[in-house]
Amino acid sequence: MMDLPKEKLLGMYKTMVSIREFEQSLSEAVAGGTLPGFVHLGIGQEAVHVGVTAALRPTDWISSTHRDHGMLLARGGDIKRMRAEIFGKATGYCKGKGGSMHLAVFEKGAPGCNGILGPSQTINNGIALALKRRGQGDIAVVVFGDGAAHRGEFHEALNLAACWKLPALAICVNNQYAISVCFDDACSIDDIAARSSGYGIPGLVVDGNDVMAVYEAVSETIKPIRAGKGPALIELKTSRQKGHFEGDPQSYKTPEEVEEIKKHDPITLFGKQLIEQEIATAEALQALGDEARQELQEAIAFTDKSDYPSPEEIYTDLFYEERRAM
Ligand SMILES: Cc1ncc(C[n+]2csc(CCOP(=O)(O)OP(=O)(O)O)c2C)c(N)n1
Ligand SMILES: [Mg+2]
Repeated sequence: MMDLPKEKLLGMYKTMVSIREFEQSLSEAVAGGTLPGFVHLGIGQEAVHVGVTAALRPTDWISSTHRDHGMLLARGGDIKRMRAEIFGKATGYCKGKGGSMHLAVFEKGAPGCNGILGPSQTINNGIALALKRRGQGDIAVVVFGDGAAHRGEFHEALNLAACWKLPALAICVNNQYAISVCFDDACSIDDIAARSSGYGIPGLVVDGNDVMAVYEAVSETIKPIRAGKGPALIELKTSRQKGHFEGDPQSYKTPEEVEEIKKHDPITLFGKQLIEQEIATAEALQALGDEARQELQEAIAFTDKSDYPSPEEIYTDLFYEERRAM
């Protein structure tokens, strides 16, 4: 940890708090009836979002899942346009047409969240192939859950990426559940990362609640990928603290399990590490949290005063429209 500049470490901490506050405010909006539709929150998975993106360079690409608003925020997505998009406002990144599950920030190399499990893994090969042809050493990262790792696309994508030595990194975020299905009931082995041997590529299991462990693992793993040696698979073990979607009471978890998960909170853990290593005081961390909360308030005000797209725009920006024009 000491190897990284203090500014970078504190920036990572602030981003984790910012993501947590952002997600918490969405939870409140769903409960208060101002945010309709399915919303999947990544509360408890902030070390994944921040640890992974901190190890990448701006010209890399990263595709993510239905639970990854945090990945786009960590990638540098503007919090105002992020929130506006989730609330369907015209000022959002996708003019309010992507919403929570199809939020994309192309200008940050983030083709976005994806409501369908699997396709982002094969699409990522296309991005990786383009990057390989450009020859600038950039890589394409795809993040997916433990449930998605049981889909065919996982295997198809890894096999092709390995055969073509694509600059691709597959990251399985194992939060132990796919909706209500516990990982142990759905997988015959302990670690998804072990499947890497079936494709002759490196595989690694990492504590996904420890942001520095995630950062280090990704930083080391991508070196050979950038050098043209082909893909790798990293599994980040973590937990989601909330239900699968907002409103899911997660009755499939015992109260003891819910309490245990909170003991491994990634933000508490990182804050403790920063204080113990005398990189920051508790007051300094509190001040960073206050800054993050202030930025969120500005994003809420921005969203509230933004308009919805006009009805005339219902058929614009759609693949359907492009096909008709052909
Ligand atoms: C192809 C496909 N099948 C089913 C679903 C319904 N579905 C949405 S999320 C989910 C579980 C995902 O679990 P996991 O991949 O572990 O991600 P997590 O929700 O835990 O982040 C399922 C089955 C879907 N979105 N896409
Ligand atoms: Mg899962």
